[in-house]
Amino acid sequence: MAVSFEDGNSLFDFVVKDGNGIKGLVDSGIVKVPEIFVHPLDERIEKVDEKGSKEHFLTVPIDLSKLDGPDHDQVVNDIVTAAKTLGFFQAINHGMSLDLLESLKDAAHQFFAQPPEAKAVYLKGVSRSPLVKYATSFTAEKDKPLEWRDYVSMAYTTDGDALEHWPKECKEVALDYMKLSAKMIRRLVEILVGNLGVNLEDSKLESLIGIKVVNMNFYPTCPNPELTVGAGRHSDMGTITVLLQDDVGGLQIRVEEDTVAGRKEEWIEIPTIPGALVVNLGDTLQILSNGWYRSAEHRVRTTSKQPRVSIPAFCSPTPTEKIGPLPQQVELDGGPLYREVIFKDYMALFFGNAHDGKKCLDFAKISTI
Ligand SMILES: O=C(O)CCC(=O)C(=O)O
Repeated sequence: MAVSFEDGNSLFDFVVKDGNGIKGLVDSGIVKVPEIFVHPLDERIEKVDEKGSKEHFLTVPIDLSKLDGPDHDQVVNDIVTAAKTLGFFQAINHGMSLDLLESLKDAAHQFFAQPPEAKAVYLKGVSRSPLVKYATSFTAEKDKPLEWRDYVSMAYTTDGDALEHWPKECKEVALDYMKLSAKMIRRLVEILVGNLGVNLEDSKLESLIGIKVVNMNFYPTCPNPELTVGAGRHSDMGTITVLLQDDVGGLQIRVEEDTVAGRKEEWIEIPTIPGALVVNLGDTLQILSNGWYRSAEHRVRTTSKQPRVSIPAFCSPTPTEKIGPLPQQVELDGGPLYREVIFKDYMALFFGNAHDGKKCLDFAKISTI
């Protein structure tokens, strides 16, 4: 039966429920973005000139290999400063080969280039594994309007499970990437927590990065990029995210207003740097550090020029972990800014709502009024 793109419900079924995705919609030849993807004026994203950015941490990547040499303290200082200001930096010499990064982008293209039926076997409720999910928009049932993005999400438990259930187009490279990202994230958490004067036991460190998930995002070309949003503004809920983006560009980060430094709130486009990985702090680190570190609020612009892929590896606390400000930090600060939350409650909140900036943090914030 032909799909009526005039009717929002059948369009939603075609894109989301039947698994054609936005890619299927674009492949059908649409020339105008349907209403269910049109964002209100205040959420639309302008292309901002990345070259105009003077932000040090956007233009100068941090060389992680220098952590093992005489510049160790300087690199730690750069990581800590980035964590306190933007909650974001780009990393080079991170231990992942260019071959692996190229293979990941190829694998993402291969997965999404398949016919809809091949991807639909990973739809929620259909997928052989609850840990593998193919979807469109962050939480399509809640997102109004929908994001212009298809993705496949792969949660890690064991190598055996990953090799059995993750899509064959990407499972090997995604698994390598997830392991190397987790190693990198563990080291960064150690550094950041260590800078707060806290030495966490191995078991505690492991539980802060106990949930490991790799996503592959596909942003099809869009006939009206000025009306749509690839990923709505949000911060990640977990500890740290490592993200590989291709050279299409479109990832933007919000720089908060700083009246002391005399700077206005603005969105800045993150330049694409060949071989670099984007590192984002999540809400968990903002809570643990009692607000000294910031989770990075980010969003993604769409483009009419070419499809974009990005591959985030998320590390988050295990569901039963209690997340609250580190006692040492609370003592120094004279009190907590956040209450202790059980991470699974935070996750339920995060996945139960559409993206809305850093609103989830309110759940943990202690009201000062
Ligand atoms: O595609 C990107 O650059 C960002 C993706 C993202 O924010 C996400 O998957 O949560």
